[in-house]
Amino acid sequence: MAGLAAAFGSGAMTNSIPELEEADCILVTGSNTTEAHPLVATRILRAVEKGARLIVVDPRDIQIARFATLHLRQRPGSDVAWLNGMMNVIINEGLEDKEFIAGRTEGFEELKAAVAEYTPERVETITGIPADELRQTARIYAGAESAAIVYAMGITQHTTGVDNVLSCANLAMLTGNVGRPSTGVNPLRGQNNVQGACDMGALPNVYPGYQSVASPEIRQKFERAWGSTSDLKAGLTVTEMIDAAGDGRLRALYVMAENPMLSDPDINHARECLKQIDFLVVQDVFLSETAELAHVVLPGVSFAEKDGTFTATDRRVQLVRKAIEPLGEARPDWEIICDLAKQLTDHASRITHHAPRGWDYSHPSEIMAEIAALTPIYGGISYERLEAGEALQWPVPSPDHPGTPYLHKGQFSRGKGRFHAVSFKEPAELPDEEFPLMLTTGRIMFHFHTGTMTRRSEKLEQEVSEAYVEISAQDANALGIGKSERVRIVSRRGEIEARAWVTRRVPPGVVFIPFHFAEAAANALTHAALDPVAKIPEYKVCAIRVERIA
Ligand SMILES: Nc1nc2c(c(=O)[nH]1)N[C@H]1C(S)=C(S)[C@@H](COP(=O)(O)OP(=O)(O)OC[C@H]3O[C@@H](n4cnc5c(=O)[nH]c(N)nc54)[C@H](O)[C@@H]3O)O[C@H]1N2
Ligand SMILES: Nc1nc2c(c(=O)[nH]1)N[C@H]1C(S)=C(S)[C@@H](COP(=O)(O)OP(=O)(O)OC[C@H]3O[C@@H](n4cnc5c(=O)[nH]c(N)nc54)[C@H](O)[C@@H]3O)O[C@H]1N2
Ligand SMILES: [Mo]
Repeated sequence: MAGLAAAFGSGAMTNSIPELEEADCILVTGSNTTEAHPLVATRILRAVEKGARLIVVDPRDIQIARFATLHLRQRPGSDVAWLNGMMNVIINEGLEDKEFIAGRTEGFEELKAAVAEYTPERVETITGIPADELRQTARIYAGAESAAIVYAMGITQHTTGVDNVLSCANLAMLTGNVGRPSTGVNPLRGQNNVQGACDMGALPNVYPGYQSVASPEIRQKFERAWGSTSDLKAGLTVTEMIDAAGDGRLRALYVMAENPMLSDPDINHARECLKQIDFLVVQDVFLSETAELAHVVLPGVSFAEKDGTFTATDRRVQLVRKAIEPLGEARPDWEIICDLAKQLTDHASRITHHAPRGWDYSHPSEIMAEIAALTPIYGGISYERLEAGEALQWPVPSPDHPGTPYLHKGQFSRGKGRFHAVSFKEPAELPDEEFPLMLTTGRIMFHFHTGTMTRRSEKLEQEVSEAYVEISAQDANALGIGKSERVRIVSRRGEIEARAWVTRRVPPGVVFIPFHFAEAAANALTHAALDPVAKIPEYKVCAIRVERIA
């Protein structure tokens, strides 16, 4: 993908978390910040105390919306429409940053033409957001000295996830809110080290540091270092692997620190696919639902039992230090991987007489030294610097470089930032007579994902021990559902039972279910339709019906 999207291709925040405190305007959309990123939320609330204007665009009445100047409640799956609508107002009222557009961007005329159709009145019919509120929002955002966009899974988990992200980038560039402190396009990544995993090449088409496997020079560099002659090509994404397992293209799978039997969309389908696999290995800290299907389970250790680094969502590399020795037979993940690799290497060299080098590390700091040698964005990172307490945010190209708190200063990585003309598309599955309600799924404060860890905590289980469905009073009344009654939720793919929480948190026509509960798995209901580019599933929209349990 070209343009700003490529610059943002790592999925990292363009700016730093602490900078949010100094922003004049913060637009939060698709992020339940106080529940899913409470420390980031604290920064946002401090900015509000200092006078910043907070705008929340979220279908649900989440806690952070109470601190907002405006809370726009769009119909789920309609983000491109309101983002284009904001840009329509900004251009019509001459509020765009003309100097920034002229000097640092290209494609403005195409963008202008694309958003011309999205008048606030038309956007209101698509999204349900009142036209006047959209106008006010556009004026506040465009009028701010420094405005930051903060988003999370409410923007990305759609068949139009890439379009949604491009629209956020368009909006920031249109108003010159990139490349300066306290501005930017800031996706809040989820797991403590999901940024680090992507940085290290845990993606289907890149070596560490987003270096393409398609580039002959880059491939040569890695072959020289590793001695491997493997002919790498772009592989499958996680979501594509499930279908490939189902139709026999994928015969063996090594799953590390992931529990797809609860976290993948349409898990009844996923289970059928995974059962086709000849050899399934799961490396986890607990016997997860996925580990139960495995031929071999390798016990890894938790964060408290190992040394290493985690890279946070704002590209900050941080040390984690072992607090206790590994329990039982469990070992750090890197040791397990190295042992396995060494055995495969011995085996390979017996066959080909050509052994890849490496895998002999005595400590993660040696792995970091290799990362620095081969990965330009991590080039200047070392345990010495981290242990000395330096807060390093990549790119850190050399040992004397201080790191990069915010990206795109003066220039984008490809030169000029490219606007992408995007038009609104409906989600893949919309409500109809048989399945009249829209389901959106996500998280709650007290549990983490598939609950392997949090549901083992007595304190957290005391807080929320059972699956529930947020449903509006209008829908509950129409269905004859009383407060806290157990109900059945049915989609084209499966059904579950959960307790009804009759609440104003969701608008009529929309229900929300957290996906943490194996006994009432939201992903039995969700739709495995994928974004064509990013291959992210549409976890945030599918069609369901809610029934009373007679
Ligand atoms: N307590 C806790 N914290 C977590 C996690 C956890 O499991 N538990 N998981 C971590 C991980 S990996 C991640 S990725 C993050 C996720 O963090 P978030 O993305 O903040 O969490 P979600 O609950 O998925 O939902 C995001 C918001 O999107 C809104 N939304 C729903 N549909 C739409 C839509 O169509 N458009 C828009 N714009 N918004 C919509 C929802 O109402 C919700 O407020 O949280 C991280 N933090
Ligand atoms: N319906 C719905 N589904 C979703 C989402 C949604 O919003 N709605 N969100 C999606 C998102 S953003 C995410 S990130 C995924 C999360 O989905 P998963 O990553 O599958 O969920 P986790 O529960 O975090 O699973 C991680 C596994 O790693 C194990 N583990 C933890 N630490 C370690 C370690 O150090 N080493 C090893 N080896 N194992 C470890 C845990 O025990 C657990 O089994 O869910 C996705 N699924
Ligand atoms: Mo996530």
